[in-house]
Amino acid sequence: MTEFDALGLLREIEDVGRDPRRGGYSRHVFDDAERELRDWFVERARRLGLKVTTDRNGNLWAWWGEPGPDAFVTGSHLDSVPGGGAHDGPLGVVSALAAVERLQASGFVPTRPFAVVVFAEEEGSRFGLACLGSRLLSGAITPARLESLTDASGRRFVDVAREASLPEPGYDAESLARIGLFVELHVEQGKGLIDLDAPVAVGSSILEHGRWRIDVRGQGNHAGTTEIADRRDPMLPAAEAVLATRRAAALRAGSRATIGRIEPVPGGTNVIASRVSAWMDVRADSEQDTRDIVADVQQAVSEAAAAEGCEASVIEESYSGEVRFDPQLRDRIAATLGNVPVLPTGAGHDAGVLAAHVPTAMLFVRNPSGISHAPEEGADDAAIQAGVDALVRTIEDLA
Ligand code: HGY
Ligand code: MN
Ligand code: MN
Ligand code: MN
Repeated sequence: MTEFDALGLLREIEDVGRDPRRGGYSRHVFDDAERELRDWFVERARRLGLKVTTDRNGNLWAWWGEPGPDAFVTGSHLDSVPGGGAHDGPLGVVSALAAVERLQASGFVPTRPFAVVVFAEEEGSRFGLACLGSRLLSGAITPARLESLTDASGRRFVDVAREASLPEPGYDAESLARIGLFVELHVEQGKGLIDLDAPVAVGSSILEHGRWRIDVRGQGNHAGTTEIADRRDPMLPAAEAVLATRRAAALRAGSRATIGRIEPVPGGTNVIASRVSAWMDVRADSEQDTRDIVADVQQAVSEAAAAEGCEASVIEESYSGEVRFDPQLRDRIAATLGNVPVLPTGAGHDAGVLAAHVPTAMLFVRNPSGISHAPEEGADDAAIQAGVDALVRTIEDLA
C-alpha cells in the first residue's frame, strides 16, 4: 500500500475533530479541527509536488503544474456537520490525492492545468450558509449577506476570515475562470448503491433545497410562578413548526423537510423562553412543492403564535433549485467507467453550486449504512478503492 492509499489517508485524519459528546466528528470552518485538516491537506499535497494556494474565500487549491485556464478540478470539503460522519467531504479529498499519486506513479501527465480543491464551510455548520466557499467564489453571495454571517457565538465570518489572513472574501472571478470542469467524488448519502449492489455511481442531479429560519418571540418568565393563562411561551409555536414541517413534507411525494436545530433563549430548565429560533431544511421535487411546504409551516406557526400571544417570522436563508449535472460530461464519464449506474441525490454539494458556471459531474461511492450526517456514515473499503479507480480513469480520459 502506498502512503497515498485512500484508506491510509482516511486513517491519518480519523482522530481529528472527534466529538465525544455528540458522537462522530465536528469540524467547522477555521475551528481547531478544521485548521488541523487544512494543514494536513497542504502537507500531503506538497508531498505530491502540488503547489498549494488559498484563495480569498479560504478554499485550498493544490495545482499539479502551473495554475491555468480550463483546468480539470476535483476535490470536495473537509468540514462536517455537528456530530457528522468521517467520509462526507474527506472521501472526495483523499480520493483525489490518491488518484494523483496513482497517476504520477504511472507516468501520466495532465494535458491541461489540474487542481485538487478543498472548499470551505460546505456544510454551513458554523456560519449557517451551506457551500459558503463555493458560493462566495462564484459570486452567489451579496456583500450585505456576507457581512451578516455570524456564528453561534456572534462572531462575524468577515472577522474570522480576516484573522485567517483572508481580508477580502467575495466573488473570485479569477479562480472561477480557471475551472474548465469540476468532478466531485463523494460518499453516497443514501441507500441507492446498496439497493443497486454497485460500488460507484455517476451523479445525475441534486434535489432542490433551501433553508428557512423561524423566529418566535414571547415573554421570558419563571416556570413555577407563571400561570398557564398568563404565559406567552415561544416554545409552543416552535413545537408546532416541527410537527407542521413533517406533516407538510409527508403530503408531497419525494419531499423531505426537517427541523434539526431549535435554540431557545435563554434555554434554562426552569425558565419560560423569551424567544426561540428554529432552522427548517426543505428538499423537494419541484419549486412548487418547496414553496407549498414553507407556506404550510408558515400558516401553522402563525396560528400557533397568535394563540399563544407570540410573534413569529419565517425568513428564507438560502435556496437553490434542482441541479442537473452536465449530461455530456455525465454520459462520457459513465461510458468511461463501463455500465455504472446514474443516481440523483438529495444532498447539496459544492458541485451543485459550480454546475451553474462550469461543466460539473459527481461520482458517488457506496455507503454500506446508507446513513449520513451521523456517526454511522461509512464507505466500504472495496467501494473506496473502486471510487479512486473511477476517478483515475475519469482524469485519464479528461485531463
Ligand atoms: O446539506 C447537505 O445536503 C450537504 O450535506 N451540505
Ligand atoms: Mn454533508
Ligand atoms: Mn458533503
Ligand atoms: Mn459537498
